[in-house]
Amino acid sequence: MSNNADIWWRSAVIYQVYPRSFKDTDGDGIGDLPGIIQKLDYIASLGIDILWINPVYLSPDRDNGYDISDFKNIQPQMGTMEDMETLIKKVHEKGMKIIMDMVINHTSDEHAWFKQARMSRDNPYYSFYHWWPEEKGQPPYRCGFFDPEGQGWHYNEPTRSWYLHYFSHHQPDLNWENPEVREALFDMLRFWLDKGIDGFRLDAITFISKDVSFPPVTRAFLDEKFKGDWGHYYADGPRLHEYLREMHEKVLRHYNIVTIAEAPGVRADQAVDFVDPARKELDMICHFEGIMVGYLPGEFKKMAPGGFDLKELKAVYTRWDEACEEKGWATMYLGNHDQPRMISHWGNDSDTFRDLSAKMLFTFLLTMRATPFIYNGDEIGMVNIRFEKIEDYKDIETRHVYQQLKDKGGDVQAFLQDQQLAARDNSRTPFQWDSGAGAGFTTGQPWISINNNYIEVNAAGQERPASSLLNFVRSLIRLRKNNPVLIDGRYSLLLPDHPAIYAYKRQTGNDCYLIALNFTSEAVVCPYDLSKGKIVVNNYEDTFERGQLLPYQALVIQTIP
Ligand code: TEU
Repeated sequence: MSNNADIWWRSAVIYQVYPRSFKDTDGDGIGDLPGIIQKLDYIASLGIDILWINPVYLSPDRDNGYDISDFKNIQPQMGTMEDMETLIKKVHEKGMKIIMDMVINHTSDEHAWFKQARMSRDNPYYSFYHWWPEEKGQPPYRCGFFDPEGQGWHYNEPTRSWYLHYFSHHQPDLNWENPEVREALFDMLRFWLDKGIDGFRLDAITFISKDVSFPPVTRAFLDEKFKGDWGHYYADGPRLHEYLREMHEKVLRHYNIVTIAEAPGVRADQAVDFVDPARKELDMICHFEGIMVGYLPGEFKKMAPGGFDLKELKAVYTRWDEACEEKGWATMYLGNHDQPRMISHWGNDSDTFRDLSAKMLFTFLLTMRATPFIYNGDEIGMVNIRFEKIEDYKDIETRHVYQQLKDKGGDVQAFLQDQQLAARDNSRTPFQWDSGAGAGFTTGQPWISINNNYIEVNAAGQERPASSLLNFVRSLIRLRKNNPVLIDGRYSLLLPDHPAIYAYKRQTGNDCYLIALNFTSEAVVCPYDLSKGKIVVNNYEDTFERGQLLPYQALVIQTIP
């Protein structure tokens, strides 16, 4: 039995809305807040408890809102402050909660603070950011994830110094060492909390503390201590936990909210440092270990030939379950706006298997001992768009990494192939509401292409048929809600070494469910006895063949412990 089972967010199902691509009400081709308001009944009909919306603040949109130029204003294309207040009110009226995405590791280079900071070293805002002065020579190498040259420092002429940016040079990192920065950010968090929002998803929050002596980081050091991964190095800042505790003490603890860290670079054995309630830091973290299974280490988003290894996937999720068994609480997600579509990535997006594999993946997502996050569109079977040309991409990450490779004379064709599987824009295409023009998303020109398959794959077509993916997801959410054992019952992995089947039990006392999932497109013999108990979920409707699992079959069996 887990501790503090009564905490509201533990039993929640979270739905992530990517506002830009959700629903456009004014015909500018960009989704907006009135669009989310219009679709709240749809979201509520899924059985969702918490909505997480990606950034909607004022932004030059170099990184789709993750470069904020004014924290206390709404991006005009998304709507107005009044729309945001209406959204909060309507979400609450429907019995749901809403959390905002908050980006406080960095700002936009067009934020008033940075515009001041970059003018001169004497400017009071200069110390709001991290600088390396020219007289000290070249700065020690730091990786800039979205930089066309891979550099994390950018030279600024007027101050004769470089500023630090872990992402693009349009996203300078804030200097959390400066107490004025922390106070300004805390004040801004209170501004939103006082408007009645129910918490935050904190973007790249594990990167906020830096070793400001900026020691050289050699390849060998990175390889040895951080598996060659800059994200791990960046998440290892010396004052990270001190800052999180201060934020909790001064802001978070005064509200009944949920805080979720986006946690790149964090390992399972570090999880409780963030989410142990006794430490008074954050409530949940979204780790990267699960989502990164199958990518070749040291390469940019390149899948291993032959795909991911299911044994490794099982090991990762089992490790995270154990990590949060006594203290804290885990999360579960199979896709988001930074990842390819869940079905294309973990399942099979061919016509034969799209629906079956999606149902299998949702069965996984919704029967684990962790708060599940559903990414908008997955529940209707949206899949990767697989762009062919670099010009089709809008994402700063894809475009800049392409540029980097091109400048170095690398294989850009191979890169484009890899990105058909892995690029972030695959999951950012407009929501497919119906089979009409603009997929019911917009009456105008969409900001990014709509997947051509919207004629068959759309929400309207799945509303009625009882066997649709959409209704399958709804019934799974109901099952989870009506059976607390599926929320906090103990998780135990079966068949850890089986290459095709992911099977586990969930149990509290005599309440027990067995979950068996075939992750492949072949029928497989199941060495575990599936015949004892009552089948409560089966993505093949009535077909069940004793002793085997059909391609992508998912079963939930109510059984004896
Ligand atoms: O993502 C941060 C993040 O750390 C990863 O997606 C990162 O790109 C990867 O680990 C590098 O290897 C968040 C947002 O979710 C994303 O959309 C933003 O682009 C990014 O922060 C910058 O704000």
